[in-house]
Amino acid sequence: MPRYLKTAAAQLGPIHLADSRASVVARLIDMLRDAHASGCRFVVFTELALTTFFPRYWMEDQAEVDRFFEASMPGPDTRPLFDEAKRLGVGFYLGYAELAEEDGGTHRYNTSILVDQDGGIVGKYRKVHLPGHVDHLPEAPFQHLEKRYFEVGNLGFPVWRTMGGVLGMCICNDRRWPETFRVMALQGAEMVVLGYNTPTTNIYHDEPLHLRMFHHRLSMQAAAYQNGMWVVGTAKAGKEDGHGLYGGSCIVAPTGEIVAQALTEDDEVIVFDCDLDLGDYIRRTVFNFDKHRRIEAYGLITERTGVIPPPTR
Ligand code: CDT
Repeated sequence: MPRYLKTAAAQLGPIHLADSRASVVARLIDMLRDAHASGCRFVVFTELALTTFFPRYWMEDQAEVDRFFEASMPGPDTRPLFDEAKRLGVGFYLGYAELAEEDGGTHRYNTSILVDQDGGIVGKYRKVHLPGHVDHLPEAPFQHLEKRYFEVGNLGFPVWRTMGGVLGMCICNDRRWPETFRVMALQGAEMVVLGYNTPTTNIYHDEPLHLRMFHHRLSMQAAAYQNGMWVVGTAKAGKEDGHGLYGGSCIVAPTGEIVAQALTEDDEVIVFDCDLDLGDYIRRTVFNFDKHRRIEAYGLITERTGVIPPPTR
C-alpha cells in the first residue's frame, strides 16, 4: 500500500539587504498557498530563509550580526506563516539564524525546524557541518563566515515520526557528508529535507558552475539511493545584492532519481507526490542494514576526524 506525502520544495529567489522580514514572509506565504493549491501537505523552505545569506559579509560589531538572528520562533514577523500553514493544514521545514539563551549564555546556531500540519514545532535541528572560515579573507571575492557567526550544532541528527512518516532534517553543507544521512537512516528516516544557500563561485578554487551543480545533485542522489530515502533540497537562489547563489532545488526519490527540479533562480514551487514506502525494497534488499552492514570495519569513522596516511618508507 503506497503511503503518499505530497511535498513541495519552495525555492526562494534572492533576498537583498534592504528587504524586510515581513516582505520575505509574505513571499513564503504565497508559495505555501501555491503548494496547498497543488495538493501539498508539506512544504520545504530553505536555509536562512528570512534574510540575505549574511555570512558573506565581514562584520565586527556583534549587534550588526544579531540583526539577522531570531530570538523567538515563531516571532512577530514569522507568526503569519505559522498561522496560515495551520489554517491550510500544511506542515513545513524552515531554516533561520537562531539566537538561543541556554545554559546561562547566548548561543547562535544555523537552525531548521519541522512544523507539523497542526502548526506545532515537532523538531529542531542545528547545523553540524559549518563550512567556510573564521577570519577575514580580504583577498576573497566575498566571505563565507559560518564558522565565525555560528556554533556547531549540538542536537545531533534526530528524526521525528510526523506527517505519516519518519522525517529528518539537515542544512546545506550537511548534504555533502554521507554520515549525515546514514545516521538518520539508522533511525528509520524515510525522508530527509534540507535548505541550502550555495554561492555560484568557490572562493578557494576556480570551479565551473556546472561542476558545482553536479556535486550538489551527486551528493543528494547518492544519499537517497544508499539509504533508500527521499531527499528534498530547497535553494535560496539568484543574485543577492550582486552575489550569486545557484538554484537546482530538487526532489530525489529513494531510487536516486530526480523526480522534480526547479527551472529558475527565483521563487518557484516544485511538487511531487512522494510514496514513503518506495524505499522499502531498497532497505530490504541491497541496503538491508541489518544483514549487510559490518560495523566492526567502520571504527575509524567515529574515532578519527582527519586523514592519517601510512608512513612513507
Ligand atoms: N550554506 C552552505 O553551507 N553553503 C555551502 C557552500 C560550500 S561551497 C562548496 C554548501 O555546501 O553549499
